[in-house]
This record gives sequence, C-alpha cells and structure tokens, in this order.
Amino acid sequence: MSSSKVMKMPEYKLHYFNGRGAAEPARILFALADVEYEDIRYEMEDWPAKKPEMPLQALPVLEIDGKMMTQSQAIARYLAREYGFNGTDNMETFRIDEIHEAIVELQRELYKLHYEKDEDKKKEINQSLVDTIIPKFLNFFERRITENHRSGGYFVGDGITLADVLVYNITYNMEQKLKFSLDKWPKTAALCKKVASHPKVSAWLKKRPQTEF
Ligand SMILES: N[C@@H](CCC(=O)N[C@@H](CS)C(=O)NCC(=O)O)C(=O)O
Repeated sequence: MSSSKVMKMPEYKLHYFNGRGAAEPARILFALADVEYEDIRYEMEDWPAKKPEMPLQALPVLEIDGKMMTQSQAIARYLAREYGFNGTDNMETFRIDEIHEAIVELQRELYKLHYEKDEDKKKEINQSLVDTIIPKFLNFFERRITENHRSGGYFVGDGITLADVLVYNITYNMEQKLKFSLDKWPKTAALCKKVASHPKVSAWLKKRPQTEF
C-alpha cells in the first residue's frame, strides 16, 4: 500500500464536565479500543463561556478532526461501530441496541431521583427505584445474558460489546449512589466484574479522576 493510502488515526477530543456522567461510556470504549483522545473536562464556572460553541449548547461533544459531534448515545454508538464493539451481525446489534435503549430508560428514572429536591418525594422515588424499577431492568439483563450460549457471560458473542460497557457503567453508578447491590443478579454482577477487570478498562478505572457523579 502506498503511504498516501495509509489511514491516519482521527484526532479525538472529548468535551465534558469533570465527571463520569454521560461521557463515561465513551471514555471506557476509548480505553478498550486503546485509542488516544484528549479528555477535556470543564469546570462549571467556565461552562457559560464555552456553551455557545457547542452544537446543541450541551455536553458531551466528541470532536473528530475539528468536527464537533454531539449526543452521548450517538457518540457511544459511533465509537462502538468504529472499534468493533457493536456486534457481528444484525441480530447481535439488535440485542445491543435493545440493552442500550433499556439503559436510556433506566437512566431517565435515576435522573428523577437526582433532580428531586423535596426530601419526602425523594424517599418515595428511591423506594420505587429499589423495589420495582431497577429489579425490572436487572431481571431483563439477567435473562438476556442467560440467552447467550457463547462462553464468557456477555450479552452477545464471547467478548465485550457496548451493551456490557453500558450495563457496567450504570450499575457502578447505582452501587455508588444508591448503595444498590447486585447480589440477586449474579450473571449481571459477573458480567460487570469482567468488564471492570479487563486489563484496558481496569487501567482506565485506576487512573480516571475520582468524581462524585
Ligand atoms: N441528549 C443529550 C443531553 C445532553 C445534556 O443535557 N448534557 C448536560 C450534561 S449531562 C449538559 O450539557 N448540561 C449543561 C447545560 O445544559 O448547560 C446527550 O445525551 O448528550
């Protein structure tokens, strides 16, 4: 191949706040793919000046060779496709998308707790999350992992995909914030352990900034 045909790696910059939040799945995918990027983290006091520069005045934004691309789920899917974490056929990708959409729904429920200011209402939301909403999703994850007959205990195939990354990420947040335990969902717990102990992911987890959200 002539040198002019050698593909240059894109220059990536991930713009977000100093937190895991909606950018963390992208950071974990970058770690898994062993791809370099600039992890730009804005402090809240600097955000008003930066906000107008962003395509939808919100973060995360993935800058690819100067192009500013937005929407956290689209960013995660782009990286998963680009680096081989999006399944190997249409059915596998369907299964990954299905988990992805379930995570978006679960995250929406968790935000309700985060944004509620009234203490009594907060308690109510917390109770319904722990008793009903979170178990519904975890039962579903458990079933989907069981349906995958390949070795490894992942959602599809025999290796990590975007689905595993997203479930690891949200359960980490639930364990941190709600002190929620995965004891009743052993397959999901094992899957999350596997993601966290993947050498590339575990190196990232050790070095990532410790932040509240
Ligand atoms: N649907 C968008 C939502 C983006 C969003 O609301 N981002 C929040 C942080 S998670 C933000 O930028 N907040 C600051 C602001 O809106 O000024 C996505 O998933 O990327």
